Amino acid sequence: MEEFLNKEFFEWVDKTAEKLKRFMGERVTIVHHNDADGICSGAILSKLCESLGFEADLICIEKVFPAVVKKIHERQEGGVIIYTDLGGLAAEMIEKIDAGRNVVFIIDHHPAKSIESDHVFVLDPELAGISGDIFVSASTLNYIFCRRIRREMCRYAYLAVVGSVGDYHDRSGGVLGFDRFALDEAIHMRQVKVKIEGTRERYYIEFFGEYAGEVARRLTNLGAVGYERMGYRKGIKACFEGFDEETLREAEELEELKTEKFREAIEYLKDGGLNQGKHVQWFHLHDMFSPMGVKAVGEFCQLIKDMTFVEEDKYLVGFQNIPKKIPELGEIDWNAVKMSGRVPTPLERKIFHGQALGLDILVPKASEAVGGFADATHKIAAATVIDKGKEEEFIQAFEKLIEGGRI
Ligand SMILES: [Mn+2]
Repeated sequence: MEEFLNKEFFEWVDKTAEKLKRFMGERVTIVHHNDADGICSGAILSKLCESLGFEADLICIEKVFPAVVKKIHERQEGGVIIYTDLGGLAAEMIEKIDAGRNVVFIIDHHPAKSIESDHVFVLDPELAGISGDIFVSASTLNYIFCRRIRREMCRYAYLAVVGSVGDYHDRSGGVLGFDRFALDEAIHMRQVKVKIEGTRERYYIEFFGEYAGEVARRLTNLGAVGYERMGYRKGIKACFEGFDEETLREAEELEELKTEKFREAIEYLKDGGLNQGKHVQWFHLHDMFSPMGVKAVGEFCQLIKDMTFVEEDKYLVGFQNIPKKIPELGEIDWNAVKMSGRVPTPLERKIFHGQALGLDILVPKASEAVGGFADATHKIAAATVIDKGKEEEFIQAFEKLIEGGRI
């Protein structure tokens, strides 16, 4: 594989693999994300641990919050903790909280920050100048990584393909770069067949007897919609055993549940649940979306932002309570609310033309004003976490910023 792939990156993969091998045999905890890519990543890493002769603990989280990291690192000492499909930007925070108790690996494909540390190691293509959003899913990265440690891991190339498609890396018509490399291996080993549909490639996964997109949809339903019910566990199991009747049914039911919850929430907003400010329209779903993870409120905002009951010239802001309990970890010491922001299309245009402020400016500033921290902001889509009870203050700060910064 060295022939056509970034050599420097491969040396880095090898170096990290060497480091990990040294610690094998210790207690290992794998912390993974709850969508299809995160589930496939957790599955691949857990197989690696198994093939090295010990079992790993799996913890599925939605985001790397300090309070969550604290809880994870309190549980063990002198072991290995691997974060995957998340954590790229959190190395410093994790190192500080761990305080030398464990060896930590962060195997991620999101934007990352490197760290000089002798016990926290980041493996992320973004740090080698390779876009993790286009060319490498976390599943592909884990596949390449694990395969360098154990050749027999090539048996799971199909999971790299499912993870890549789950993160929409096939959006240009087919997967590219490192994802393509994993795909080629999967094809070569007869795990995957490529079918062309119009101008798009579709990947048929022999093991599941199903296309990658469909498998990814099921996994994301289990992990994200069924998050509080620990649906991701069934997802991980399905990665190696296939989907049994019950799991299939659950994945479908969860999708229906989401549709139903979204429908109910729309009714609630139409019934006066949508508060109108001068420049912002906002709502609070409290626990209405349970058992869905906190990604749901963002997806919901995206769905409704151009519906007729939403004012087209105002920013749209939604809040959802973050559950106090995290599966596998129990009570977390926090009282937090997830905020998601979206923009109706006409206002979107104004933002792109520089006639209105983008969420990438408004959300971090309004968060700061109430002591929160925004970590995922774009011009027309943003999310943040603030303390419960600060919602109205956040909206006021938001309105004030618009008043003060009118372009
Ligand atoms: Mn991912």
